Amino acid sequence: MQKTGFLPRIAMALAMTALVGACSSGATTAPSAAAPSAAAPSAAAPSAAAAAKTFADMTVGFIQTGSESGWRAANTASFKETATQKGITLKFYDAQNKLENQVSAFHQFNQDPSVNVIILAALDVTGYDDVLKEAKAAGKVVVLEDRRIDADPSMYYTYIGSDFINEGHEGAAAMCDLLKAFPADKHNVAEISGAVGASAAIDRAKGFREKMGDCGIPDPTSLGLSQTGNWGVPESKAVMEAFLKKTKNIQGVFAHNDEEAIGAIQAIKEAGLVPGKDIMVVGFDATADGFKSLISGEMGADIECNPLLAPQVYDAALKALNGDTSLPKWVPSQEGAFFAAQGKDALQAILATRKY
Ligand code: GYE
Repeated sequence: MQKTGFLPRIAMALAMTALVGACSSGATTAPSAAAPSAAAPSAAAPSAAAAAKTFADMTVGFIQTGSESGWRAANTASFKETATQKGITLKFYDAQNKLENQVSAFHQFNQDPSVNVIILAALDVTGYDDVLKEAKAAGKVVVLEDRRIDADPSMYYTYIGSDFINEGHEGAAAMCDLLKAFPADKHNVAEISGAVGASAAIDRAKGFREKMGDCGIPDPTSLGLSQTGNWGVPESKAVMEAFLKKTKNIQGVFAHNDEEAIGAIQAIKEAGLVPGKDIMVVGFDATADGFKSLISGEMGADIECNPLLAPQVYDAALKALNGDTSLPKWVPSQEGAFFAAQGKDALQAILATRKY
């Protein structure tokens, strides 16, 4: 596990700020099965005499999914860079995309007396109940970042991450717009989904299906055109190759992230078809590589998903250490969407301003 973190105490004292959601909108309920309680549970409120905790008092056990995408690389960088800036001691763990590794690391952090905050980017929506109970008993602050889980909201302080269902809605609206280029009975869309069990994949799929009927898109599953690409280029290219061998009657691809969209684009081109003309592609994340596909016209729309969550998450954890229960159980990120139709120059100008 990697340790980072420095800054004189005075700087951390100044660093204590009210939580300003870097990308958050107002409070809302998490899209999880369990209805969240009204407010986050109070961590042990400091006695009147106890000095307020600062970032220098924070030792974070951060359990990352792995390094499966450009989005993930930006998310990891956000937590490492922000920990250094704020003087937080960070113990970083890369689970190599294995749930059992995340649970094991969670248990280790629960046993580590120096760790007072545990941050989890959950690979799956279930599987953490025992370590969450253990963390609660050990008085650890638990904050979920990036992905929600199906656990009782009393088992964690708050969840800071995107509204993936809304992202799915945005993806369907973008796809319906792109499919106007085809007759109404030619709206067949193939789905290359994210990792099975990941809330980002579950909820983007749900949101897309809630709105795809607005323009007569049949359910990709009913067409036999839905399969996971596990967030990656090669696997998604193979999935799209198989779809195209099965049928050429595909007018759109709904890919759950940019790497999957890029893999699909490679397969479309190798099949002698033109992405952006013969088949419309919609991706998610809006990474630099996604922008390059928009600029080339090969991807038609890219729904943004913000990976730079560390400032909000660390601020929330500090509130928890100081017994502040004002935070809602879910702080959703605010994001946009980008379209090839914006044009090369406009997209280049936006890309030049982005950090990932
Ligand atoms: O879309 C993908 C990453 O949870 C929002 O996970 C994140 C997703 C993102 O692997 O690129």
